[in-house]
Amino acid sequence: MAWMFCACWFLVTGLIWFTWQQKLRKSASCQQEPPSLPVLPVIGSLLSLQSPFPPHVLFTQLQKKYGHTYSLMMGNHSVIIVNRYVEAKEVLLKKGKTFAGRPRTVTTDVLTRDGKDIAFGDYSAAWRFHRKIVHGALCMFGQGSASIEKIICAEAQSLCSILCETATLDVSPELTRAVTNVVCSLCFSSSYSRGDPEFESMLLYSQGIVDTVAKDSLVDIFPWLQIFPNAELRKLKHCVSIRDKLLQKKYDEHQADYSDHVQRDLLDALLRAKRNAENNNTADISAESVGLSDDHLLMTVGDIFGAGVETTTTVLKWAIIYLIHNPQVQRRIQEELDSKIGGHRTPQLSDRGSLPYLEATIREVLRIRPVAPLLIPHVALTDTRVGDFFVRKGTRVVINLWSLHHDEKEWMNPECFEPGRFLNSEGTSLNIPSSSYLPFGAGVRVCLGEALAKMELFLFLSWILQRFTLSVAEGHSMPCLEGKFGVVLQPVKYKMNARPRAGWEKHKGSPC
Ligand code: STR
Repeated sequence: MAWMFCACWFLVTGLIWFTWQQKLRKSASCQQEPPSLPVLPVIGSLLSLQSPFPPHVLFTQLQKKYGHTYSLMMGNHSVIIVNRYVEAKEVLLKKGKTFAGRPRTVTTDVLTRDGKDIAFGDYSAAWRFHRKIVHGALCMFGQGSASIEKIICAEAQSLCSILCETATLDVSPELTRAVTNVVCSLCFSSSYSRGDPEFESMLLYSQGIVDTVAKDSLVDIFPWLQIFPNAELRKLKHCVSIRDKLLQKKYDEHQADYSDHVQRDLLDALLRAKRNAENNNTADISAESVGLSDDHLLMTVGDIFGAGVETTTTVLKWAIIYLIHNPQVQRRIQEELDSKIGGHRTPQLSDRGSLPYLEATIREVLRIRPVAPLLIPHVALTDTRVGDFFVRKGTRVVINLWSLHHDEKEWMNPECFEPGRFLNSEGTSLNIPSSSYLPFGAGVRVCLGEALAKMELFLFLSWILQRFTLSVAEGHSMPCLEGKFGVVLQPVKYKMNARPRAGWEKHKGSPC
């Protein structure tokens, strides 16, 4: 009896203390804080987040009740959800540096050796230096480089040959291999052939990571849950250890035959930057202090590799799904390809300007199914404001890109797949009809691979659609338009049919 009395007493005083603390916090700031979802001690707003819908859709719906910017508690972390582009741009661009922080979570710490990468690493001088080097290296080997175009086209050619051999297939592994080989050439000057066991293992670990990392699982909200057996965390650690072995192997090989005179790839460029920083030890920047330890380099290459593969593959899969659902769009792209390129040569990057409808389709895919619908959470590095609301230092800020891209005030029928919305009324030139469009994020943490991704999407899709008409595989249902929520919004598996277009064989003498 006595212990029950004690427990009740603790519970009641605990609740009173908690409510009082919350009130104190609000009145101390004397500032208007965003409307908040209900908050309970320990669990925070978890009860209000129970929903059959994925988080980005739920957050979009919650605007009706709480307005476009509201707050909630994830365990003991305060989180602000931003659903409108005006505030999103304030966070990402106007106050980009103030909001450039990243939260540390259990799963991202496992993936990145405690934030020693660029995507999930916190903001610091070392981070800025590190990112600058990667940006420079990507520019050198990526955008504008003729060799990267050659690499993508070679992969597109080999993908088309496979589509010829097996008309009906789950195209996902082949798309992944094509995209992986582009990133592999860029990072390591290597590539995988079909059935390569190293590639098969990469497919598995990468999917395992996407399934388990940075999706606000319970262990990320309540880190103390790590003390209990946790199947997801075990799976993540296993996948990360396989990835690390693979990265370490590439790293050792590169170090073994590194030369100051030749820069074969991105890893060479990073190694050179590291060596330069080491030789500059006289200045007060050492390789370690600027964030170029072996761990940092490995984790960054892991980022580029993981991001390069998972994002572009996902967009290509969504593009094919929407083309299957909208054969009229597919026909119009093919008409454009036929009239601007014809059947005597294959598409190249310089055709981008003359294929506006294909470009508009890519933009629409990125709008309707953004790769990362909640981006990666940001953290306020000082006390600041978003719109009229006060934001305390350390608050996490989630940009709900899904809301921005499906905002009815900005997009007519946002649920409809309508590439024409990105074209002028004559359909001849491209535009961006609303500011509520940020498929690659913006500001200090904008996607580093945007240019590379756009090249790949354009070349792969133009090559495929010049030769094939895509449709649902016979006897299968239409591919699902709902995604599987995670660090990237992946489509559910589907089977498609690729039918060679009439007249293609006549002109080419190529494998088709
Ligand atoms: C995919 C799986 C993998 O092996 C490694 C990574 C690390 C980088 C991640 C990537 C992931 C998923 C997509 C991310 C990318 C960094 C930037 C990119 C989250 C988990 C996006 O913001 C879409």
